[in-house]
Amino acid sequence: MAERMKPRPGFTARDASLQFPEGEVHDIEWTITHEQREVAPGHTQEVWLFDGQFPAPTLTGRVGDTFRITLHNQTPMAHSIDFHAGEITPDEAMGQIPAGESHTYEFVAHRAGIWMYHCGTHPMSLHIANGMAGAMVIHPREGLPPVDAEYVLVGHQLFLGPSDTGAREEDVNAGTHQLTAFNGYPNQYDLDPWHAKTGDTVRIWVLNLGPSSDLSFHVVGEIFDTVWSEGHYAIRDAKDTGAQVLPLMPAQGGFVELTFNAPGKYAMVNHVMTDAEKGQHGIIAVD
Ligand SMILES: [Cu+2]
Repeated sequence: MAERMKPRPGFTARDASLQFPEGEVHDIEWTITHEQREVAPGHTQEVWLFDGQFPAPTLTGRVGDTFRITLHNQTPMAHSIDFHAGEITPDEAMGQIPAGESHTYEFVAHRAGIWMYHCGTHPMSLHIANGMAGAMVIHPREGLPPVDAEYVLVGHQLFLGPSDTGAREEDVNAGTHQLTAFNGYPNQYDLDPWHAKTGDTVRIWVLNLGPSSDLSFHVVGEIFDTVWSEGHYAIRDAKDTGAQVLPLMPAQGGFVELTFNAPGKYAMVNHVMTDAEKGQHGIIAVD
């Protein structure tokens, strides 16, 4: 496995920094495609994609924003979509989108948080494992306290499969993933670290896409001052205590804030150590 983790020349990690668009109505048009992608060094396989991204893109907005997402299914099979950020009658909105057809899903994001969305077509575990899941980050209308940088990590299992079919259903069923990743590629922020300065406060949103394993988010050498998850603060601006992990079962999400007091290379990991060793590991380089 270590052999697989060698970066290829010119590797660039997926940008994890969060941007929040202006405007209160977000008209979004996505394709659904099946494509072959390099999901780990030296391994290319079929993936199932919203908007060409593995895993699916991170959407951002503020409480009260309207999201109108039109999907064009350009694959030979049915897919669908389920946004946890919306409170919406599932029957029609989350219905199957047959091959070659389009569908518009509209809702107002009434509640702040980091929300999963995913394809809801059976078996969902396989559709999620093949890449059909992502995060939506909704800020309170008035925003959150300013920080020096704000990032998102979506954690997920990686099931290596053949180049023309993708993840093996029996592996996904058994939960026997070969690798793990933050934002689609094992160890990508080891290969291409984040950068911060001493004294910076950084907010990291984390969502566990699973589909079936847990994520115990930890930053080596740091203690979280603030931990928010699933609708509440566990601690906020703590000085004489703190938190060592943000624990997330599949579909759970939250954010942590931490301030770097000294230069160094800080590892962010899934403290389910076997999964850190499979790829959920990255570096924040602090000058
Ligand atoms: Cu699907």
